Amino acid sequence: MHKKVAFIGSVGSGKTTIVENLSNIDPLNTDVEASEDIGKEMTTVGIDYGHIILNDEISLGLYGVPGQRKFSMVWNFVKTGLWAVVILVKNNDAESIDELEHLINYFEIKNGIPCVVAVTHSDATSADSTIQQIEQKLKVIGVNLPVYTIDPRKTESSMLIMHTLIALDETQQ
Ligand SMILES: Nc1nc2c(ncn2[C@@H]2O[C@H](COP(=O)(O)OP(=O)(O)OP(=O)(O)O)[C@@H](O)[C@H]2O)c(=O)[nH]1
Ligand SMILES: [Mg+2]
Repeated sequence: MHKKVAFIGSVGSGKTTIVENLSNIDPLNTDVEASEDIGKEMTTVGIDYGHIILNDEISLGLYGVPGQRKFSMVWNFVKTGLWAVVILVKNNDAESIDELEHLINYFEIKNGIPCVVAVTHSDATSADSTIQQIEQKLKVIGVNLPVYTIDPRKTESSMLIMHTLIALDETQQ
């Protein structure tokens, strides 16, 4: 079965990186030079697309969206027919943590949809405070999602998220 997974999260949280890392095919990448100062040179303006075959039964389409809200018309396309969602949050980044609620509302994430929150950029500084803030927010919003730290540049770390989504899907059926 082919399933659609979205990678959402603020600018620089690692969406393009994780799609590139996980994909078995050369990923489609729509990064261009940022037209304003967003703290990095390149940013996604369309959709990142990759594809991963997990086993005989499951292959996943990997869709990375732009982090910038001004490109959120792309989010509407990705939102249709989703099987699972990965929300990336940049460690110790207040804007990235604040974006969480907006994204949960926009993508209509509820208990029962396979979804995980993955904290990135936690290789240099501790993610304890970020995880605590995320867990508090999730409690207030009323959704129960697992929160992990990952490094999207590393395949093993990124695969943990894919296997977690499958496990969540199996337990929620
Ligand atoms: N040190 C470190 N760098 C990371 C990590 N995750 C991503 N990066 C780097 O952060 C930069 C930005 O990552 P992108 O994948 O372009 O971020 P994005 O979420 O696609 O950003 P937009 O498309 O602009 O919304 C890249 O240079 C990555 O290599 C991490 O966990 N640790
Ligand atoms: Mg990107």
